[in-house]
Amino acid sequence: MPTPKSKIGFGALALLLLFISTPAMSKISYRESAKKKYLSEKVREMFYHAYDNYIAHAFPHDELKPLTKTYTDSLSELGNLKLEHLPQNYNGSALTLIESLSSLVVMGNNTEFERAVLWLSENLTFDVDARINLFECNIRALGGLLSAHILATDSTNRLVLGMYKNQLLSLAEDLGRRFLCAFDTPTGLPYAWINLKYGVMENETTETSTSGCGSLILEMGALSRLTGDPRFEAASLRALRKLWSMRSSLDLLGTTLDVVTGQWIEYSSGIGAGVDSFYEYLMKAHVLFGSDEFWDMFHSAYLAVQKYFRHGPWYHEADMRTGKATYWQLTSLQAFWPGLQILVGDIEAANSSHREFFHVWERFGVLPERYLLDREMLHPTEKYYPLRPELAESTLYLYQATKDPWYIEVGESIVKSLNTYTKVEGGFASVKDVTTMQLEDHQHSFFLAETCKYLYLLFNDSFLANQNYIFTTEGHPFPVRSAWHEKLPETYALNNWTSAKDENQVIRASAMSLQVCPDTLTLRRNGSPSVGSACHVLDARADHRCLVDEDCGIELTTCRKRTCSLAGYCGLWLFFL
Ligand code: DMJ
Repeated sequence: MPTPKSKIGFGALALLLLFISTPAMSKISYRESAKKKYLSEKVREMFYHAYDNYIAHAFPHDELKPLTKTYTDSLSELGNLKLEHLPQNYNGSALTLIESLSSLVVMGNNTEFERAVLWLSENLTFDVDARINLFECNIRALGGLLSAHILATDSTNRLVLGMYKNQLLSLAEDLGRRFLCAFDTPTGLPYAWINLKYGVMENETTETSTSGCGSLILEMGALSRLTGDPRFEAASLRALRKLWSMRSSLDLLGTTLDVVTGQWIEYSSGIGAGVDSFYEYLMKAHVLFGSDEFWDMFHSAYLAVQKYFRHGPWYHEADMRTGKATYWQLTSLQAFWPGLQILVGDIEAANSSHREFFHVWERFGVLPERYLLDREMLHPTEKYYPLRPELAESTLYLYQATKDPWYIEVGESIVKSLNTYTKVEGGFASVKDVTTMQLEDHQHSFFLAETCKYLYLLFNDSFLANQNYIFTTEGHPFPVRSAWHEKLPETYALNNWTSAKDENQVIRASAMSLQVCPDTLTLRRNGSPSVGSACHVLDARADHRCLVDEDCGIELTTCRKRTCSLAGYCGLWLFFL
């Protein structure tokens, strides 16, 4: 007797919306808003310290090396762990500038945004002999340009009138066309690597990741909607559908696959590296384009994650064929998951995982890339922290959903650590080893696109006040527009659910007391919404009595099916299996 999908997903969202728009019970104190103001200024300073140093020492190359105050043309190195086939004559694509565009708008610096748009319009070209990673180039360059184009055109006062003639969109379209050759495979799954000038290289590897095939739809879909050329959306949708068709009977996917044979290479997967944004894009594509197909995929995929990967607040990896646990590891990338859970309305689960990630952050001062949960030790070669945004991202989502001031404290602690451990004269440097806090000479572009942006929005969300946005996996905002929706679900049309407009909202019990958002768990029997978690299905009777298994629902926290005991009660009687 499963609850219809619309009730599961949108019910949870509707609860979240209800929660967000509840009338004020107590005002946010003057002290708290002063603190937020102070912290937002602190983050603004951080952003400009990173940005100004990039402009001074690295622009128009890709990324800044903050320790030596020089640059790296790293677009061709992203995802290229063995640093193979590096270009001889590539001088960068101003990657960090592209990545900074939307952050400049979020922070209200229209003058610098205009300067950057002008420079890119006149100087940027993708006709370069460089082998790049499709996924990385898509989320950073294509996403950055598209978001900036939309931001440039959605306001009359952002750019000097008449100076912008869709140049960023033309650049994005040119880049998108260069991507298309990657999809020319027997399966429609794209190659992970292409040369921007010459297309797919001879003897190119046919191995790619789940994210590499499944996280293109937001940018490529937006490109089609903006240009009217359907090829971008069609190619990425075909790839996504093919990928989804490769799921196991448990609705699980692996981590790596072959784009020619369509066979899995690595059957183990989790919610971290190589897979993370696949889940994220299913949900966000549903929000951006309104298609039920994305929701249906996301819903099944999400339930499978909660069922097979989740262990209390942690997520381990599992074999897609059997659902059996494989690797018990916490990775820094997984910290985005609670933010995604907020979009689903699964606040309780989001809160408990976020808390654990923050404890690890507090223990080390930053989040280590990989921690072995079963051996309770850091991964010997992955002790680094490359200024990643995921914890800040989830903190922003949780704060927006709950207005619990504890999340401001989390943000404050993140800001403090970043300034203490990673700030150097020439910018912000990655941490090479979290046990020694030794630094590495690299300021990743996502520090400006995501880390600073999410922290800033946590303390100052005025950018979100008048428009609903979906943030791409690289933190670039795309407005949610009814014109892009095949069918606009009511929950998105009527409310601004990326942002709580009113500061004067209910302040819930602190997340630290494990009582955050109790309202979302108030389950109503007659009438929707009837769930507090995306997978939760109530037992048929309020007293949990049953005659057959079908009378029992699905457990809120474990997403396991409850069964009817011999004594006639629903429960998780098989939990030990
Ligand atoms: C970003 O490039 C994107 O968020 C991507 O999806 C994975 N994570 C990095 C930053 O950590």
